[in-house]
Order: sequence, then structure tokens, then C-alpha cells
Amino acid sequence: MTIDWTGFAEIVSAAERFVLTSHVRPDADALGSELAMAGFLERLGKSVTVVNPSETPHTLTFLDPDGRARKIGEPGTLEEIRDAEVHVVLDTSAWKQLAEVGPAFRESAAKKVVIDHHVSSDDLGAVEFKNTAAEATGGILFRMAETLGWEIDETIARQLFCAIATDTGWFRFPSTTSETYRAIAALVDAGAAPHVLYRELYEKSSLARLKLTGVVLGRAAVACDGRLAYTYVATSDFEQTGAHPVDTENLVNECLKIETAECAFIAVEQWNKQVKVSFRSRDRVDVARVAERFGGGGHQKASGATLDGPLDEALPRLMDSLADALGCQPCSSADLPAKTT
Ligand SMILES: [Mn+2]
Repeated sequence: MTIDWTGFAEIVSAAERFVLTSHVRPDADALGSELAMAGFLERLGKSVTVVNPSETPHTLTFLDPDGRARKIGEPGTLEEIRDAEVHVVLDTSAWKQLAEVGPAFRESAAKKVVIDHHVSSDDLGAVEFKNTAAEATGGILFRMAETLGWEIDETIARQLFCAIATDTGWFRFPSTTSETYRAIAALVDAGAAPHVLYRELYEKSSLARLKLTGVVLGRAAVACDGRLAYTYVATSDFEQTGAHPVDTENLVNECLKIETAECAFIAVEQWNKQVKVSFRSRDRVDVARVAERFGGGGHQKASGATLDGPLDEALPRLMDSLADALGCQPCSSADLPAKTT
């Protein structure tokens, strides 16, 4: 799937004022792609504002040391969107993902552009530059720059490297191709230092997070002959370790590393007693459908839902639902984790 960039080059040369947006809870692909695009456009003499539906998470501020990405509602942001000639949405094609930026985008008279690699897609009324086979929006932008002859400086190289590295799980997901490695080689040549960026992305943990990981993985268990792996987090775990809910990210992936596990979940108790669940699947089980049973959703291999508590009632419901998805008997009470309260 090769994108024809002629139309985009024409849009860029005909306009001066650009707004760039990405999805809620921006990740490194969202932010890296926005900032790289801002860099390209500014080098062409354009005026660029980055306005997102969410604040930049503190773990990613290293990508944006000057705080260029602003949250909608901050002074001047609505005016910037209203006055822009071109509004570019990167790394999403869904109204829901635009959250509070959505209405401003819908009402604006600006030319609208989407650059994205996601399969799920709404009609945003935009000119689309999409490649659903691409490993990352950052990868799409790298190939755009190559095609259009736009120079990649060290700053842009770092931003695109992080975008691609994170969306491919450090170059190992099935979306990773030889094209990915060619892009990465060029970005390293342009000044992106993998060891520095790896440390920025993955080695900024806290002692509290490490302790929470120990507690939560210490109680991991399996059911359905090892085909289901799971664990849970109680609010008391946060109090005991000093960790934060964001520190539970990725723990579900650790459960899926068990050789026999085909699917996994982590149930995280909230202070209002609701239970937030993340599901993961290796191949066969469609965890989007499991999540939908609980009013949630997502992708076939990664999804989420929020259940009513208490935790020790939510857990057997979750286990039975996954046992059903695996075609196993409902989990026996022997499989259930120790009482949580
Ligand atoms: Mn992406």
C-alpha cells in the first residue's frame, strides 16, 4: 500500500496556518508524528499549532521539551483551530478518539486531512492519506518525507524513531517489515540514538512501580489448563506500594508471556469499587468480543472494559467469560484467586 502524496504537497503549498491533532491519551506515535509534522511544516515557513484532546503524559515530555503540544481549552487553542487553513489529524480516524477536539474540527472551515494507519475509521470529512498496513503513523511520515524530499533533521529523527519503536513494541510486532528496519536505519543515520531513546521510553520506572509489579505478578495465576493467565490489583496495593494506576500498564502483557497462555487479563480495582479490566490475546481468542460482553471494546488482541465491583465478584465473571471464549468448562472455584478483602 503506497500513498500518493501529491495531493498533500498541494494542500501544504497552498496554505500558511496549520493545526495538528491526534487522539486522546496521546502515545509516542501520536506525539512523535505530530511534532515531526510540525517540524517539516515549519521548515517550509508555515505557522503550526499542535492541539490535542488530552495533556501530554509526563512519560513523553522528553519528546516535547518545549511543550508545543497543547490541550484543547488552553487559552487560544479554540481560536487557533478556528483560524487554521488546514487541520491535520494524525494517528486516528475516529470521532471518539478526537474527544473534545471533535466538535471544533467538525465546525471548522479548514481543509481537513487525516494521516493514519488504523483499520477502524469514521468519515471525518477529510482527505485521507492512510496505509493500514503501515507499522506506525511515524513510518508513514518517514516515507512521506522521502517521497517529497523533506529533510529529516536530528529532532525529527528522534521523534519518528520513538513513534515507530513504540508502535512496533521495539520492532517485533507482525507489522514490522524490512521497510521498518530501513526507515529505522535512516533515522539512526540522521541522529536518533537507540540506546538513549530506549532509556527514555522504557527505563524511567520508579521503585514504587517495581514494588507494585512484584505484588501483582506474585499473585498471577492460570486457569483452563494454563490457557488463561490473569492477575488483579486492589486499591490497597497502591496504598501499600505508593504506586499509581498508570503503573499497572503492561502488567497484563507479562501474564501473556506464559508459554501455555492464549489469553490474559488484569483486573484493576478502582476507588469507586468499579473494576477496570485489560484483556490480551495471542491469536485465536477475540478479546474484543469478550470485552463487548461487559460493555467495553477494542481490538481482537487487546481490549478493555469496566465492570461493577466488588473485585471478588468481578473476577469469577471474567474467568467464566474467558473460559467460554476458550471453549473450556467454567472455571472451578479451585481456580479462583484468594479472597481479596
Ligand atoms: Mn499509531
